[in-house]
Amino acid sequence: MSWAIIATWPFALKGVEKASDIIKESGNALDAVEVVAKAVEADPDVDSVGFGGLPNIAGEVELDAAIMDGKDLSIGAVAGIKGFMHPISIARKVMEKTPHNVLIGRGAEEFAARMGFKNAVLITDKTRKIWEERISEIEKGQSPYEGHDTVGIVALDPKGDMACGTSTSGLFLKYRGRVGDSPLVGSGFYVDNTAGGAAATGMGEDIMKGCTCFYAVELMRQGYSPKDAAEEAVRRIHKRLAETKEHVGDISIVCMDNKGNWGAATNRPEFEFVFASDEVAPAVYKVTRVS
Ligand code: SD4
Repeated sequence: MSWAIIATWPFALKGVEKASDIIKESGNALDAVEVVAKAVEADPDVDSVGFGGLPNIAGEVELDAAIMDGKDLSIGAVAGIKGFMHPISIARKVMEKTPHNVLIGRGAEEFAARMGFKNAVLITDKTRKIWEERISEIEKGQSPYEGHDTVGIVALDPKGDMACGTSTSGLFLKYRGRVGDSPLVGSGFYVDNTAGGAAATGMGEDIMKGCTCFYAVELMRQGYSPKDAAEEAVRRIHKRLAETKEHVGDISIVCMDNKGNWGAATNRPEFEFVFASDEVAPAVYKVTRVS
């Protein structure tokens, strides 16, 4: 395959369509990743990423995002950033314009402003209403954590370069300052041109316990197909956690090797994702729980 893009959840479809047009016209994998994430971040109907993302316990939309370049393993990430529409683009600037990999909170916001990103109000009438309703349910003792879908993307471009990225508003009603797997290298994302890439979605607290994406990429390096690597990475951490935990959180990943072969796996009943390449048009695919 000369190029390929895989991304978590059907809500990535429009972004993947846009990115497909770019990548085939001499675009690069980093641009493709950014384009997919930006499309989801700007979509108010997606309540787990960017604008219209569900807020933390204090009613603030706090975002995590990351991008990684498989050519030289450079990384840019932001965590707990508020008031900006496109954390993926800020993460890319962290990668390209600073000597650092990760900026958090106020420092990330100051950096974004310095880079010329405009402030945006991310909460919507719809998400404020959901937050108000859930807060009162939690006061009655119900569990706060449910519903959380990160956009995670892995791309291979016609030059053979790979990139990956993530963007999320994290867990609904998370503590202020809580950071999930999505901006943590090796947990929520990893890519290396010499092997492949992976991106995760689900319960960050559990995903990060397995360094799940790094593990999947290393399995591909050892010769596992992306499908087998995705399945083994999910199976391994799920099994290990299930030894001591009654309920293991959702863990789903998408994987791609450096030839454009791909796979996905989940410990949920099912998990949907989007794939496109020079050989197949963008479409939604589904896997069921790994055994
Ligand atoms: C997190 N992994 O912050 C993210 C949330 C999410 O699908 O994916 N979900 O834990």
